[in-house]
Amino acid sequence: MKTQVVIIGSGPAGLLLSEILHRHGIESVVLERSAREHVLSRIRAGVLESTTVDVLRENGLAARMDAEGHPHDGMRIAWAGRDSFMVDTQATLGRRFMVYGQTSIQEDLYAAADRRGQPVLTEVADVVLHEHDGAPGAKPCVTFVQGGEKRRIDCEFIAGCDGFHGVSRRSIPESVRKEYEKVYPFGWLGVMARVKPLPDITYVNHPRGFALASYRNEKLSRFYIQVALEDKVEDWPDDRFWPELKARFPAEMAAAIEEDATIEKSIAPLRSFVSEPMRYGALFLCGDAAHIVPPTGAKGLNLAVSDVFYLSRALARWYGQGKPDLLDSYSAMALRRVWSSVRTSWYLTNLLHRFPHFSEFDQKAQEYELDYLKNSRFAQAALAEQYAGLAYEKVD
Ligand code: RFL
Ligand code: PHB
Repeated sequence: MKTQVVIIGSGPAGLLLSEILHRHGIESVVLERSAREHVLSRIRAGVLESTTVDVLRENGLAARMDAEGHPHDGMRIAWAGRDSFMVDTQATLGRRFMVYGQTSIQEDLYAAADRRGQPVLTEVADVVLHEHDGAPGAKPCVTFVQGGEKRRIDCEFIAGCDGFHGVSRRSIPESVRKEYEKVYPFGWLGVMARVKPLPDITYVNHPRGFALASYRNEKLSRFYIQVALEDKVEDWPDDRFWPELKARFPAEMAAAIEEDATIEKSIAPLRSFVSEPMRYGALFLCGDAAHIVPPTGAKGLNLAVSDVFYLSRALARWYGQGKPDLLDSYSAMALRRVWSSVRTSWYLTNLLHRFPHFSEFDQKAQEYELDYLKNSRFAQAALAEQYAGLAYEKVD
């Protein structure tokens, strides 16, 4: 087989890239390790920056999001014994964000791929990248096994969209790669429940730990609580989860939280991770393959979309005008936005969680940071700008 771009991974990054490339007349083949049903069943992010919404709209992927998604004007922060306050992105920046689950985006992307006959090869194993180092005369190709048969695709570029555990990042020699990592001393227990959500996405800092109330639709809520790293889902039956969640919210909000049997429960560790550079020869990394953020700022999915935006623009310029400039600047440009969101997610994680090793001094400093944020419209505007997401860099 032969194509212009092999895309490894059919998560949001891989499928969105294939869609945008198709719109520019660039051919691609997507390789996916898992079965399609598995990819479609994963429950993850929910908050889309306005830039992400724009990219989906510009590429004809927004019909269902615009019908079923919920625009929000801001998010709320609450903490023990004090009033909550809004970080209002609409009032400060004139920008709203959209609450629309990653599961639905994934369905929309697969449906769009089906409509255009996009080759997506699922359940492939042993993916190996060859001749991708950019040496003169190198002919990149990817080999893999599908249905017990070894196959090979020759290509011009490889897009590594295969998430944190994928093969792409590790196909960059260790001597070239630099990794930055921070692991947090707790995890998030996430649940889905068929109950009416609170009106705002609400982040809570409480002496018992962080909590978050989020939204899927009028009858479906997503909640998270900070738990110990060693906790297992079995440690959190519903009759322990609901009282603990409510204990962390201010009383009037806790009273508004309805209870029902949870329909999904999982625990995720929190980490910040960046691997540089995001390009090695013919290989370009996008999304979780290159970076991970803790979910506190809801940035993971949005960064996958900004990487794809920059890479698709660079490939369109290369195939359309023969100019390599944006391919050459891809890594630096993508990383500027990545680090900005990495910093925001780290800041919010530090602000909103209870850290087991915090001294009384650390705790006081955190409380006064929250106090400042609550009372300063300038501090709120700065956070609103970061939460709503920075604009993409323009090029000539
Ligand atoms: P994905 O979605 O992980 O997709 C990568 C795809 O690549 C496939 N793959 C391979 N395919 C072929 N060969 C290989 N060797 C392969 N190795 C892997 C995988 O099967 C998969 O289909 O990465 P992508 O596209 O970069 O998208 C990134 C987002 O999914 C991610 O940033 C967010 O979901 C992060 N994230 C969350 N972000 C939020 O903003 N809010 C959240 O609440 C939130 N919850 C989460 C999350 C990520 C999680 N993971 C990755 C453990 C919860 C979890 C559990
Ligand atoms: C979600 O709705 O899943 C969600 C919302 C906000 C976050 C993380 C996750 O910061």
